[in-house]
Amino acid sequence: MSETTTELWSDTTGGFHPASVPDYLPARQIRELQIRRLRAVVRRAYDHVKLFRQRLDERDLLPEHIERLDDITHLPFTVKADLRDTYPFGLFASPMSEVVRLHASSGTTGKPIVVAYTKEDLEVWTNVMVRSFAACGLHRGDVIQNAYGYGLFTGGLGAHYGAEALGATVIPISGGNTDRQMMVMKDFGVTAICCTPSYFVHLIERAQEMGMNFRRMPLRAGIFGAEPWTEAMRRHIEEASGIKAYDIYGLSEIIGPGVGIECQHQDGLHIFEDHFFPEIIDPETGEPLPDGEEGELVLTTLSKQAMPVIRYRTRDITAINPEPCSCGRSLRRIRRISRRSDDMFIIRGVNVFPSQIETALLAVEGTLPHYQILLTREKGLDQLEVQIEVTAEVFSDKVRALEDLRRQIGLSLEHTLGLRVGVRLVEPHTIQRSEGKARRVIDQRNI
Ligand code: DLL
Repeated sequence: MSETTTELWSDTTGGFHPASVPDYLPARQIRELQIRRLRAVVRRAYDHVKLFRQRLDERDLLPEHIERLDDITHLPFTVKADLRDTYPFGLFASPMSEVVRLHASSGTTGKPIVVAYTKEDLEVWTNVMVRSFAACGLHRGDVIQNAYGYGLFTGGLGAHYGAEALGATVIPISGGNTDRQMMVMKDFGVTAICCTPSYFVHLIERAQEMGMNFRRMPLRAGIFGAEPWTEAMRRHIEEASGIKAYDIYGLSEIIGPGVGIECQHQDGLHIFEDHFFPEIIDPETGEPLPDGEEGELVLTTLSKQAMPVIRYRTRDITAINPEPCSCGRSLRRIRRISRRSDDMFIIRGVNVFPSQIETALLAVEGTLPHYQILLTREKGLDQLEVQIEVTAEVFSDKVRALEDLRRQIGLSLEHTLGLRVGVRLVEPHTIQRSEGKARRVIDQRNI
């Protein structure tokens, strides 16, 4: 956004933000923009990225064969292993002299993946983050506490630049140091916070312990993402804190936060599809699935310069909702991403996702939103134990209440999973709190 536009936009009440214009373009115009950008990005990747060129050559495909949007399905997928195999800079399409920023995602195993940005890429990123904040009603005058981690993780700096360009006041506090977070939130008049939903749950808990009440503070919105969370968790957060909890989605490989966000209707994530083209595929066959059907989200960066990524298999499971949203944005929406294809585990032949466990647990009164899933193997059989904290009152009533609650949770889990699993109730503060992405599953099966 140019300086003049920022100056013209002096609205401090959350009125229309000029950066949001593309959110409302007629669908036909967005499709035209997408095909134009798709052709350019395929050409760029073909000319500058060896791996991509080899893959097109193997298929006898040339960039000029991409004429319509549907032709995208002829292009090869990119997977996480491609980023690892070409570590660190193998997928860059710009010379290092044009790369102005690197980020890296730690990953769970071995080498991290590295992603690059040119100056133009950072402008696009800032633009989608401004549109993200505007979509959930933030504006100039807001005081945004940015508790996403600053550093190689994309969350901190991604949200930072967007919030500044919005005209808000940014507090670059990064993650951790919970008591200082609480002090800053209170003393600086924070109106919105950015962090993982699990960290905010921890902040709610700490606020209660410190005798602070979010309802008596100006805080009104949280921009939560970087990890899967459920509607049940949103309800818990909104009820316990009185703020609006918005879901923001993104991944390093594509740009970082700002690939998509909920609007104030909180009904699915609008994808900024002028920059990121979404497809849903069957994760088994790789075939495209029609709108409304659940499958793996595949994303193509339409305007990235330094590291164009074509048909990236995110492993995130969702569906495209083609219904128009009441907010009037023409950007398509995807359903909340509550699971990844690779976070599923199979227990005695039944597929289980951590998000199902979260939903089942939070459906029972007396539980706290702090839990962990322990996987073990005994005599060749996989075992699943859910450990969940319960309120101090329940925990102190060692006999009846505790046993009743354990039974209720067991039933709720059995009903949701179709499987009987172990339940262990633990006292408050037993389970480690996260400052960033929560680690919910402890797998001790050695496989
Ligand atoms: O987590 C970028 C980000 C930062 C997004 C801050 C939102 C807010 P990565 O570390 O590369 O990037 O992790 C990306 O996290 O593929 C999803 O599996 C998961 N994820 C991110 N946002 C959400 C969300 C950042 N809102 C991976 N819901 C993605 C569910 C999410 N999963």
